Amino acid sequence: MPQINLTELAEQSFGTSLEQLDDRRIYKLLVKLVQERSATCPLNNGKKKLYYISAEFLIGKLLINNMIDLGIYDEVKDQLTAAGHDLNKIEEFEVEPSLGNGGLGRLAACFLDSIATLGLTGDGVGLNYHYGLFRQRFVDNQQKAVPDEWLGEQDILVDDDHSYTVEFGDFAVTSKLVNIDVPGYGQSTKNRLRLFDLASVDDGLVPGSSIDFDKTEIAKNLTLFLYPDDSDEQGRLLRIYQEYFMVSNAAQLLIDEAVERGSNLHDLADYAVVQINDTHPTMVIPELIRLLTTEHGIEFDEAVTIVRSMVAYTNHTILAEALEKWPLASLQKVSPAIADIIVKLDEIAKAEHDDPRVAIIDKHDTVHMAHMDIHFGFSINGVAALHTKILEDTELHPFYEIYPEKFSNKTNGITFRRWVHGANPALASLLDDVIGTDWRSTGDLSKLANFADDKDVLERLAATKVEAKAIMRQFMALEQGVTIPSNAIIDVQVKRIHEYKRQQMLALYIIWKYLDIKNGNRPKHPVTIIFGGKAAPAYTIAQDIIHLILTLSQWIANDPDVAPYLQVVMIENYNVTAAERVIPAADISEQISLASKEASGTSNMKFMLNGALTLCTLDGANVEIAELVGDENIYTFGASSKQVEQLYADGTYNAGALYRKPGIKLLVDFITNPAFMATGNAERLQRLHDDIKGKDWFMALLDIEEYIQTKERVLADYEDQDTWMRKALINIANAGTFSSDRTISQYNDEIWHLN
Ligand code: DL6
Repeated sequence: MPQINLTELAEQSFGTSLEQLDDRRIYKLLVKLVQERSATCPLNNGKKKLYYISAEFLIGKLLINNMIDLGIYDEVKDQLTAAGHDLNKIEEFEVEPSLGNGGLGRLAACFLDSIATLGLTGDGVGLNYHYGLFRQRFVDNQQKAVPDEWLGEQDILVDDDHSYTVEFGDFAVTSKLVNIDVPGYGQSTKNRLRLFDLASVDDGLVPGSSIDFDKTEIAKNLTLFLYPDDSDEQGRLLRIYQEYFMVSNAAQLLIDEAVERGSNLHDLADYAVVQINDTHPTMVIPELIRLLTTEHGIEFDEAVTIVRSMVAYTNHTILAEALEKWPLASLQKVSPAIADIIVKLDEIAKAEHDDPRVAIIDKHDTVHMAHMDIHFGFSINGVAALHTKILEDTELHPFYEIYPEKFSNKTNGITFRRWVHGANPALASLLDDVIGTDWRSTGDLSKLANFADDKDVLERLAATKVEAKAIMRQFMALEQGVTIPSNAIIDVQVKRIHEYKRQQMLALYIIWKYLDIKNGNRPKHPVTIIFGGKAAPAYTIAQDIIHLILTLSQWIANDPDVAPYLQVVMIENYNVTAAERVIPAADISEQISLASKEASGTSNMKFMLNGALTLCTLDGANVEIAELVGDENIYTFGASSKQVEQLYADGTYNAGALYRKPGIKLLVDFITNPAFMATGNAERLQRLHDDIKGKDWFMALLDIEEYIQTKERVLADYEDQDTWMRKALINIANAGTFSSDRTISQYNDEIWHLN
């Protein structure tokens, strides 16, 4: 590839010097450069192709990431710096795509990056949501959801000629397709993210201030939002329409492309493999069978056999609410043909395994989507060792007894290109200096451990944290209007707001700390506790938790006795860009879910990689992090997953009894103390208080005392910076395991078998 000369490009495109060019025009120049480079990369074109179908892809901004993958980032950055420009400021002109929600979608995005980087032939397939999940606003210390209008200004979508008809029960729609290029790091080839949309979509329907729309107008509104509110019947139906639209398009595309590459369809499994990311794409199974039989003349039994050998399923949660079950009648309304095939598949499964626990359709005529995946896929995997063990031993045990060979674990991973190279350039260049540049392609950071007692390296590592904090503080000041002290300990919990993740437990700690400081115990360093995350619009308690955090933030900021020592920040509209600023700056990574409930977590990996110390329960991938770094380099607390499972099984968890312990009652009742309540929304605070006191389904009160003690130990340890930085270094040195390149190699070696 020719070398890049930005000075020349600036002259050619705008007739001015690079020094004189404003950030917006530099942004346009870089977008064009990346598009041109990417256009010259041929597609990976192996015989067998992976279709990674997912309801969400939380891809984040792409300019810097693509420059890294195309191998031009360092060159561009150096030239811009020499001309007095800051790439972070230039990146602000890019609009972040709104195509995902949380860890599931971000994982899918990391996977696409790694699939391309390993030179594997595989595309992501999903939907082009016009307003994404939603944009989060804070009004009166409460979450307000508004449409995230990201599509107007984006520069990344490329039109594709493919268009299909999708037949629903009583009408049909036509699709259109757009692609996003996914170049591989160190490769000259690329893959794509394929996003289907309605040809007839009407995105002028939603007024800027509301996410409400007519859920019955499918042919206009189907692709407006990711996860539309499913608290009513229409919303649930809309989700099924979306899912069927997604997989029908994916299946038609897959068959077309396989035929183009030489398949006679009897051998389709030699040409394509499908990864079903959680249950949302499950209907791809009956849809492929429908297409093979009705459109391509293959016998039903053979079609079932073909599909059974080409479909694999990843489970991302054991939470019952997230394991999809749809009434058969709803599936019949959306697609009678698909419902008929599901009934036949259920008969086959029942003939093979006469056990109601593994039925696809239960006695209430409810269809269990995960059951279809397991019976009619060839592989099922969990996303961390503990999670997979829970699936095998308890949640999906009857299936494990039938199909032990189908089960495997694939611990999640993250792409180091985005999460170090792009997000933490100071750390990336320190790593280059100390252990050489191989880590960028191998992910192997283990050599860093040789420098655990090297004072110079530890000091330089501390300096990278100072630099990352400066970038984060600038972001917080400009984007969030918050000033963070330069010497603050940065303590972060960023993830979807959910009771099982226990943001409410961190809120109770904040109350404890507030009272402790009021009692005169001033911390040596100020502590800034940062939250980020969205709550599903129909999830009332999660919204109440946001309200508590925001009300606490304001209450503490207004208390001159405490404000200099404790600060609470909730990032508005937390997204990938915010994550890239905050995670490198963190000292403490909060991974405090109720043990057994977090399937894996991936922010835990990003924090570790960036040298934060983990404060955690032994849940999800935290268990693997703890094993790798050793007890002395991590802070664990709380009930074990076995204890928690036992409490649920016995039904003996008693929130009320724990609440009555004086130390705990003080914290919980702070939420409804009249002065505090008067500054917030009394209904929300009272409801949350009563829920914690009377139910506490995710057992925050079980672990709160040990959590407070452990956190105080973490804060005390921070004061010994030499030992702290040594621990940080050991964490980074052990993070290589969590490269998504490793995860994808395992998927390929053990499931996909792409060339
Ligand atoms: O596997 C990616 C990610 C895990 O890291 C998280 O632990 C898990 O919560 C998330 N799962 C989901 C699915 N729905 N729910 N709940 O987002 O997947």
